[in-house]
Amino acid sequence: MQRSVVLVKPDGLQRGLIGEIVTRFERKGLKLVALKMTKLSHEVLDEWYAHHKEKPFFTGLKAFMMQTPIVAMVWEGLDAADTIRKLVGVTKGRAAEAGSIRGDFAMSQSNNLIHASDSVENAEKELKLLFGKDEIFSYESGVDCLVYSNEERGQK
Ligand code: 3AN
Repeated sequence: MQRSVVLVKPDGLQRGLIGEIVTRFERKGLKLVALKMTKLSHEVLDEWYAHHKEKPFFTGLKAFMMQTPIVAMVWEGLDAADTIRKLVGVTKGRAAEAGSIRGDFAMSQSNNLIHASDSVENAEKELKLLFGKDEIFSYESGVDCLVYSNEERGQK
């Protein structure tokens, strides 16, 4: 099973959307394996958004991400990274598909509520940046046998 990192950004926290966001992943059948509230540092954000370092919005993006604590989670499931990106919707909230989190709750390209890893490689990098080994849990899900077929549950 894949793991993917999700952040509820400062605007999601301020707008009281943590429960709504968690609920959407839970009811999809994804498994929560880590969850915490934390503040992002300059150092972590420089790594996190390294691909945006040269962009004009980089400084503003970092300031935005440090306005309040954020809620960080790790979700596990088959093809978790792609599945979560679909649930989240495209970057620009007002262009995001209705039914996705950004499509239903966001208008902005910057204040778009949520971050989700865009690949398995980045998920593993982000996971190491934010979570210690003892903060990520391994446990038997009571509903995996309903969510997946036996064949799928045998897949990595
Ligand atoms: P996504 O979050 O959909 O993966 P990325 O990785 O392209 O999007 O961008 C990371 C974050 O940078 C976005 N969530 C958004 O907050 C901010 N961002 C991206 N593009 C812009 C832009 N053109 N103007 C302002 N902020 C942006």
